[in-house]
Amino acid sequence: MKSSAAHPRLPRRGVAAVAVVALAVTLAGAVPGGAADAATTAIPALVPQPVSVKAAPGPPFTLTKATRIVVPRHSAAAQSAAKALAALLRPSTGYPLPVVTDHKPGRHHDVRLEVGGPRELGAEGYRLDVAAGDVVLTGRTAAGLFHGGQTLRQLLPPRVEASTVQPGPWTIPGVHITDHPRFAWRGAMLDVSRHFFDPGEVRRYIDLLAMYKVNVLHLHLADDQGWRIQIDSWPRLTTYGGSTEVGGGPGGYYTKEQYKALVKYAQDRHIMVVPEIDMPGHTNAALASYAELNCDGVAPPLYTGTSVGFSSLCIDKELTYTFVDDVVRELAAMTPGPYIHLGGDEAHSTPHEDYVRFVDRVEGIVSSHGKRMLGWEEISGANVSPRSVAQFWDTPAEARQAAGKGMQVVMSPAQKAYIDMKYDENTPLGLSWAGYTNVQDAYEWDPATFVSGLPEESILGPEAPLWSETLENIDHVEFMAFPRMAGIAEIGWSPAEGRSWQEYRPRLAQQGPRWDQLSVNYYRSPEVAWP
Ligand code: NGO
Repeated sequence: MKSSAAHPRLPRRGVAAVAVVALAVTLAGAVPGGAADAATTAIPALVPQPVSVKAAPGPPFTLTKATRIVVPRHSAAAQSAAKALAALLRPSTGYPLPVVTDHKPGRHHDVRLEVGGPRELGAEGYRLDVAAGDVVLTGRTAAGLFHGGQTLRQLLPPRVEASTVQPGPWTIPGVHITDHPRFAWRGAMLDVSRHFFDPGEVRRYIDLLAMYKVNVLHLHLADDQGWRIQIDSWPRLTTYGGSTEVGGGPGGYYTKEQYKALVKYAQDRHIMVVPEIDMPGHTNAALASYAELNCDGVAPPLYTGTSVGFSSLCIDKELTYTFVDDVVRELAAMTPGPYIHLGGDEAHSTPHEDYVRFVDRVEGIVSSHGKRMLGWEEISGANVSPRSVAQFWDTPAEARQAAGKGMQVVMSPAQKAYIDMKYDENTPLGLSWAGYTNVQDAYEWDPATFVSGLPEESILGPEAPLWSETLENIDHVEFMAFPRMAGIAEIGWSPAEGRSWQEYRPRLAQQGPRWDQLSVNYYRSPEVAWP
């Protein structure tokens, strides 16, 4: 929230809705991504929609108990993608699906992974060619092959998602798919501070994100209500600062081993973890843990409410920068990705000049540990370098200011991408300060045009934050995230050309039976005709 008042704030409806509906009507019937032909109706609905889907004539491919996953010799990329694919398909098919290198063309109904393909596939794209005899999945990287595997999964019947053996047949219509993402950054943020989610819950969310080719998981690890990551040089951050959450529950935190295991789990699914320690505001949990971090030397009590904007690190104390340096150093050491998110939002209790001094210095600390600073849009008011990245959420002028300083921008417009907003007035969970965001609202926007005057090359891609003031467990997370997260993943991946709610709506509906198989607690929005 921008204001320091308690939630909720007056709903503000998206202004562009009327224009978007008009556009959708003109484009109704057009196929997103352009290149599909009429026969694609027989091809299962895919989310995100690939760049090109062409039906291939001839009988379908059938996965059988003889099917093998064939990889080229000495390719770690193909091996890892093959393993992931086998792990996905074995439980429900009950087939052995061995991963082998000795391809002899023949009657095996094999799935063949090949490393290569045209340059246009890029670092994450793939080609999928399905014919009666075999499936050939081609990609230039492990990530491309992994994403292609997710598409293959969606081409199989929804029963493939089950965790126990299901009846076949496991057929896939003949098809040629060429696909690569529009944006390099397709993110989801999970706030594990307001309410803590244990590693199993986070892994579950990662699995669901991977299904939609999301490649960034931003973990909001510290806020007023709780510090969630072990820092050896400041142990009370977790033992005391992590001991509660909104509503007064027991909270929790990740040990370094648990955090590293989560990073690895995400990495295996080609998702980069971006850790966030919010500062200089949103720091009550740290200030409560160490009296000496406060300007007056007095530790405030732990906080279990939901107001924002009341806490600040002490900008003039040298100890503050020792603290930040220790935290960033330890976090950087266990984070392979290039980014550390330093928050920077809603520092309402930090005078502006102090804020600027703080952010300038913290940026230096982050780069001294070999990382790039990411921060919410407010950091664009400091003397930031073009190497740092700003995350737009509420104020277009700040996004433009960031781009003006040469920074790249992650797009998280609260009215569209904040999936902690209620769907409508009846939603039992969530907030409404940015308005209600139904499934259509969350789908109808474009990261490249949402803020006027932002050059497309400064836009890294969309990210959907899920703030957890009202969310106590993974069921709540799933209810708010799905179906909206799937739409934002598509906005990040698929070409914008031809995109429309009318075309997306039935495709989204087909995800319902998959989520049923996976026991996802998704919101069965009346906007969608679920099968
Ligand atoms: C704001 C605020 C968060 C809240 C969230 C709730 C930002 C960047 N800061 O977004 O502290 O949790 O709204 O929607």
